[in-house]
Amino acid sequence: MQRQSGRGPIASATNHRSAGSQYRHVFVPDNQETDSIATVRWRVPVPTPSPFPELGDSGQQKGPDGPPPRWHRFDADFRRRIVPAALRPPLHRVEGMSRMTPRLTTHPMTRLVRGFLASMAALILPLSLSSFATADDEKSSPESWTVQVGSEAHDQAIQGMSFLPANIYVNSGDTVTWEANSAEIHTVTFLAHGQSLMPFNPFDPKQLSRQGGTAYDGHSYYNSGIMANVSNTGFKAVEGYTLKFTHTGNFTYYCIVHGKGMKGTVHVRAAGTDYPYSQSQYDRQTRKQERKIARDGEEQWAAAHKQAGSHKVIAGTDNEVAMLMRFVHHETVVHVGDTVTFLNTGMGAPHTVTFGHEPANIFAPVGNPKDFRGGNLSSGLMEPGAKFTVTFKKVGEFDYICALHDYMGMTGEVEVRP
Ligand SMILES: [Cu+2]
Repeated sequence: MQRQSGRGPIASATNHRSAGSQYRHVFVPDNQETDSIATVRWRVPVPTPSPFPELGDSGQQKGPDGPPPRWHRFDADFRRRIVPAALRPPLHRVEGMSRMTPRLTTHPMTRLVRGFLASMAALILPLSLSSFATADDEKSSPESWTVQVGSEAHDQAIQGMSFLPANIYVNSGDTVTWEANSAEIHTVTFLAHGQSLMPFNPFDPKQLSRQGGTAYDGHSYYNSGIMANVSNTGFKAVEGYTLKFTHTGNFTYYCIVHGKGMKGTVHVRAAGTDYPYSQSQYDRQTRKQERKIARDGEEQWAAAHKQAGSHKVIAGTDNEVAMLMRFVHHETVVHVGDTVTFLNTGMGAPHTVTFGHEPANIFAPVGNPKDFRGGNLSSGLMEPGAKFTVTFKKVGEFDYICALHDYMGMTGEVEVRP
């Protein structure tokens, strides 16, 4: 992310940020401080509702569809499919609530076409169930299925912790491909029989890299490695993960970064079984769920604006499914001697408040927050509910970042006046 301004403190932050490699230092296994980091947990403590409530385990679809899609507001799926990651516009500074107004990232004609396709889909989808059921000839040929890993909206400001769909019904011999759909990192992890879900350990290669073969055996540990749709997460991330399923059963998997709150199930049935849903039906539900997460994120954003004050910054928030990866307000003006409190009001995601150079260990505090005159100062890991209070003793403009989420645009500035 390039800063717009050439002012002193910002320029140094630009160098710092564009270097990009600072963040990686945290995850170098031979770092002496790694031991203290290795046990850090950021578990989601309470199971969240299924991100795909329309599809219960019974396979029955509930109720009529919701309100029509709000295409003009959010369509991460479209963005993901149509705009290659390398071509997506760079992050830019957040201008508070004005950023929540619709931002036309697509040509109006494109949106018209999408609207048309959506209405066509609405006509065709009810037929697809019966067409699936009657396609007896093709029953025996293996199908390929796609599940999205994570979701995001508003230039990565809002991140979803969900597999979409969370439940997918396949037949023995079919393959499932998980596609990274967010800048926030996730994994697809099947635990071995009898193994319990472990805390995320950013130094454990069995968590960070792919484990297991290409065909799921029904009982061993399989892991995608870190997945993301961007390359600047600080991890070696993959965009896709494919497994073939040849054993019948219901196989639950997790994201080991976000814990038991983020899970999904592959329901594998005998070859030749009728599929309850087509891929396009799953996709439609996925887009609906993505929009809900985006709306939840917007609501949290609005609430954060109400909570924030002239000396109080909301340092990210989340409801365990939708996360806001922003400082609110991201620009604060105070006077010399004033104190600013940074608050993580979320329930699941940790953040940091980091001035100056990103420390090798972003999990540990750096500097003296009671007497900040520029230079290096970091909160260390701020778990949900944590606060960090800084007293500014010098005039200037001081940039800061969340060392975990800066690459999503989670950055801010405190201007200290005489
Ligand atoms: Cu953060």
